[in-house]
Amino acid sequence: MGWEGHVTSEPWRGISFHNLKFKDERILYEMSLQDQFVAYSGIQSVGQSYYYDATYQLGGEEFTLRGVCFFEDHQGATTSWRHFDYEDEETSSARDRGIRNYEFVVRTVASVGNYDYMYDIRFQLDGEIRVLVFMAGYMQNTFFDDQWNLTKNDLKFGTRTHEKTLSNIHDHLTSWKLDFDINGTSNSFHKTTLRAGTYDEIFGVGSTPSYASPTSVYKYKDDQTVATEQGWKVTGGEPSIFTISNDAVKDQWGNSKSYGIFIQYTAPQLLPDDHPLLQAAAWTKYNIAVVQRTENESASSTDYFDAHSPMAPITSLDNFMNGQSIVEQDLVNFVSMGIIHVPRTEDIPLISNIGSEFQIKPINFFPQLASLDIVESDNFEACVPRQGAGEFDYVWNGEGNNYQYSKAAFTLSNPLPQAPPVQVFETAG
Ligand SMILES: [Cu+2]
Repeated sequence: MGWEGHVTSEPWRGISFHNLKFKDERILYEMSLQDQFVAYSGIQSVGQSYYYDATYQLGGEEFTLRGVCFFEDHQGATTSWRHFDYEDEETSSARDRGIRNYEFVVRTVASVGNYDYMYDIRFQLDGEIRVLVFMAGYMQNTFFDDQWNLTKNDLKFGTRTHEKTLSNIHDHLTSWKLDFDINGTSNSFHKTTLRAGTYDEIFGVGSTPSYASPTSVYKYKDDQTVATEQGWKVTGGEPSIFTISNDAVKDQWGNSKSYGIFIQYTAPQLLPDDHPLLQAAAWTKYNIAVVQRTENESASSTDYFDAHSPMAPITSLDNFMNGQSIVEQDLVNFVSMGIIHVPRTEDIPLISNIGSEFQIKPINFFPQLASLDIVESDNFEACVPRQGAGEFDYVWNGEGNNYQYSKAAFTLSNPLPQAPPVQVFETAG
């Protein structure tokens, strides 16, 4: 499918890829999991004399043998591309064309305390990689008693999920290192911000051409080549595209050969930047950070040591961002993504999968869609029933062409197996 590289699982950090190539071109020198951060909210008050701050950080991860698996996922994948050709009157050529988007999946599981973290790295046919983290496990709770005034304020910090149980708000943040090499190591970093404005606002007062309305508003992009090491939160109101490029290599249209980082969904670090905990977890402050590659800045945190001396960490991403140039340099990105978990009663007794995702994808890297070299199928079916699943009957309850009252219902003609009925045993006497 065009991808090749080395994969290993490091004891302290987990899954790690090196020399990732797509169609013989190196995209990443390294892509590796760095750290997983969880901080709970709330003050546990017991009586009037004993308080403790229910906030802590987990550094390092536990891995089991056979902890990495590889498979091709056809079922969960969408189409890589599809197109319906409308019928040509002369040739009757109406047809569906397309290819299915198989994903090659590398999956690993880290069991950290009460949670299991599942990481999927999904390689696609078009040169894109999806990186997902899903969490499942059981909630870490604190004591709650609604009869006891001392704990009633705790509802602000979580959700009451059982008789004496408060499940506290917390976050799950994951750090990834992305050491891109786009057409070699002389790379630059661009932040393209999307805005809306009038012609005058975009190009300067008096620049609106006579044929355009001075009040019309246009969407446009502001491309900024970032000069020095920097980090951003991406959850503001300013949509931006982050790309790494070799600006010396242009295509015939003048575009730089690039790869982009797209965070699909993430939570920000809510704690203030100067919070003591964040001295040892500075990477959680930035969803995307870019630094010059430096040999002694190889990871965004330091295994167990930072957890035990959080105020004087050995490693801090803040210290990596010390003003070095990132124009035409070997660059490293640190991506952090995750969720803020607001517990619900359905998280008891076990939490079903929650998580987030980022993607890296080619931006003007290839002259055209990279998966076009895969043979397309005619009469392409976008929907393929899952093997072993029941057949669906489509029941049309509508009245002919009376669209206003048309209704449709779906029923399973081959119902999923039911759980066996509960047996009741009567006791003698
Ligand atoms: Cu959680």
